[in-house]
Amino acid sequence: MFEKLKETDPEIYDAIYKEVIRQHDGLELIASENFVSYPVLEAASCVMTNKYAEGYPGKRYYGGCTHVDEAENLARDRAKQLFECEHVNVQPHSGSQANMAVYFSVLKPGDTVMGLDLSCGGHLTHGLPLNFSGKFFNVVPYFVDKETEVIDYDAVMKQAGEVGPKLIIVGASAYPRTLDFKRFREICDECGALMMVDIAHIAGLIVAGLHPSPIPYADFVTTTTHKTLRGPRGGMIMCKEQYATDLDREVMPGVQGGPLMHIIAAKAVAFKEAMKPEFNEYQKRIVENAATLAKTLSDEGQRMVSGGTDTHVMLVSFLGMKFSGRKIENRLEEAKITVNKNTVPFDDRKPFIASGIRIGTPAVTTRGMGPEEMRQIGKMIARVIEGRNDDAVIAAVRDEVSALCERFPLYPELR
Ligand code: DSN
Repeated sequence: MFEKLKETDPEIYDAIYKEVIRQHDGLELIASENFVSYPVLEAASCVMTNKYAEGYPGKRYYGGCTHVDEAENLARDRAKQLFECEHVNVQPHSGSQANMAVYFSVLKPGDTVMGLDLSCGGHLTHGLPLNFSGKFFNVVPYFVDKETEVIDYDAVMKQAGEVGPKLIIVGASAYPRTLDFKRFREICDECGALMMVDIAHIAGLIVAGLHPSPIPYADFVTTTTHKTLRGPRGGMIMCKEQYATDLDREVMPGVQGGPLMHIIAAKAVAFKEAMKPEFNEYQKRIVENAATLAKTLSDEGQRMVSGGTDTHVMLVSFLGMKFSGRKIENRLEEAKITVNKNTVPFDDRKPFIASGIRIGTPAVTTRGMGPEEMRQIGKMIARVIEGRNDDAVIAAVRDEVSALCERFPLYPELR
C-alpha cells in the first residue's frame, strides 16, 4: 500500500502501516468510532483536498469550483433525502464546529443555555466550563435521575421554567437510552427556548428508523458523520429553512474559512451508502449486538449504567470501587480491546481517571461480528475487569482476541 509514500516518507508510512495493523488486530469498541468503506476512504484522499472553495455551490469566492460544487450539491441533496430536513450545511469540519456555528447564529455571549451534564453523558461542547461553550455562555446543566440514571423530563421541565434558557441542547456522547425529542420540544415551548439536538452518536440509528428523529421537533440538528453514520470524520448541521441564511453565514465566514472539499465528497459517498437497505440492516445489527453485549456483561456481574442500553452504546460503572475506568481501559488495551474510560452519572473521579468505561458496537458490527461474538467479547471484558491484576488473564484474553480478529478481516485492499 502507499508505495510513493513509503519511498518519500518512511517514518509516516511506518506509523500509518502500524495503525492499519492495529485496527485489524484489535477489537474496536469505542462507541464513536467506525470503519469507513474503501470508496469513502478513496474520496477522502482525493485531489479535492487541493481546492479552495469558500462560499457555497454557485456562490464561491474562488474560480474553478465547478466540480467541487457538484460534490457539495450531491452531499447536500443526499443528506436532505436521508434525514428529511429542510436545510443542510455539510461544511463543518467537526461536530464541535457544527455546534459552535449554531450557538453563534442564535445566541449572544452571556446568554443562558441548558445542556446535559458531562458526567451524565453530555458533550464538551454542551457547556463544559473549559470549552468555548462554557466560556461564552451561561450554561446551566441538567442531570439524569440518581436512581434510574435516565433523564427525568419532569425535572428538566421544572428546572427550565426556573432558569429560562434561550436554548436547550439535547443529545449526548454517553447516554445509552432513547431520547424523547417530543417531550424536549414541549419543555422548550413551555419556557420559550430554542431546541438544538446533537445526534452525533445516533445519526445512523435515526436514518434506519431505530431511534426517533428529532427533525420534526428541533430548530437545529447537528451531527458528526463518522460515528454510526460511517462516513469520513466531519460535521453537519440541519435546520428549518427560516434559519438557513443566518446559519450558513455563521459556518462561513463566522466560524470557518475554506471547506474540506475532499471530505465533503466522502460525506456524499457515505450518504449514498446510507440510502441502501443494507445500511438499515447494518444499524439493526449494531443495536442487537449492543443489547447482547450489555446483557452478557450484566450476566457476568458488571453494573451497567441505567441497567443496559437501547442504542449502540453502553457504560459499565465502577463507581464506589477501588479501581478506575482508566485502569480498566489500560488493561483492556493490553488485551487488544479498545474502549474509553468515561465518567458515569454523579462520578466523583475526574474525566481523565473516571469511574466507568464506555463501550459501543458500530465498528465490530462493520467487521461482520454478531451476537455469538458479542457474548464472547462480553465474557472477555468481564474476565479482564475481574482479573485486572493478573497478567496471565490479560495474555490469555489477548490470544483469544487475536484469533477472533483473524476471522473478520478488515481492509483487505490494504493488506
Ligand atoms: N469525542 C466524541 C465521542 O467519543 O463521543 C464526541 O464528539
